[in-house]
Amino acid sequence: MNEQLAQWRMLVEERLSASLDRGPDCPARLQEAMSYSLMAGGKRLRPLLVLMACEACGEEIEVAMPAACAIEMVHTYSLIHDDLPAMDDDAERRGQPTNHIQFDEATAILAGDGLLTLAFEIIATEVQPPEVAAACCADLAGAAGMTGMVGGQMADLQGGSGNAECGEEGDDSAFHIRTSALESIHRRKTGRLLCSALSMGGRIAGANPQTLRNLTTYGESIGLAFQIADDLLDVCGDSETMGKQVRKDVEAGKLTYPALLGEAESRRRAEELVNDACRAIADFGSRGQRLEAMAHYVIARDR
Ligand code: GRG
Repeated sequence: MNEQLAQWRMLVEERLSASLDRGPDCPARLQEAMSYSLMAGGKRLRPLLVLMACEACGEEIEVAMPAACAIEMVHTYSLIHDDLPAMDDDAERRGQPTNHIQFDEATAILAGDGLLTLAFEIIATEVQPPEVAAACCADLAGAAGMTGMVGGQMADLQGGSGNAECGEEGDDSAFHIRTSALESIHRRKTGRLLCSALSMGGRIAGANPQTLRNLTTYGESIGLAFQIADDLLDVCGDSETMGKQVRKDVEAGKLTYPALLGEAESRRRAEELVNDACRAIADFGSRGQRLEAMAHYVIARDR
């Protein structure tokens, strides 16, 4: 990460920390649990994408900071809930015990709820003008909700990527069905939220509809590339660097890109998606440099 990005990341960290200070009506234990996960040092990809989209559209990043914090809160809520015993049942996240291990299940559920709702309060009260705040709330809610991340998580829990409807191994049509089922889950579960980072950043900077479409196309491509990289890291990654258990998907026999396409073809597909993403933002010229670098980072990352 270059110096400028490290600086942006630090600004995001400071704003995230300050935004949890909501006065004495919030029980100390709840605030502690929210802060524990929110401030645990994730990569902050989603907030950085909000700021990069805003910059690419010609605006100062400061105006996009509330939306940048809000999306990281929604992301962190999803990780806390995903780690619960009723979902993925994970004991480690971002290099530390998961929220329900450190606190307890009820507190972890409430910490997630608190972060999810605070995200929308921040956008509604801090993004200007109010029409843009409303559009950002709609973007983020759609991306996080029943047809986005929550829907994708449900489909994943139901085994949509590997069940009988997805066809048997060994024939071509079954392969296509399985590939599109896998893509459909990831588009909802992780892709939509990444897209909303870009559309919110663009909207806040006053982007026109065509520019918003280009940003969304970029988001869709890096969203899928991000997921392929995530699947590859589950196979080849190092648990200490990643701060969580690896090879979980493989051991659970989950359908993943390397399982479906093989490692080499998965890498080739991820590179192709990064090129698609870069083409979609070509009109930004040099103002899109950071977005371009981010697209490459998404598949080169080691955590
Ligand atoms: C519980 C509603 C609900 C949704 C959960 C996002 C999600 C849906 C589950 C997370 C499971 C998972 C590991 C998905 C793969 C992609 C992903 C979101 C990885 C984590 O995001 P990073 O790599 O994490 O950006 P950091 O910690 O860097 O922020």
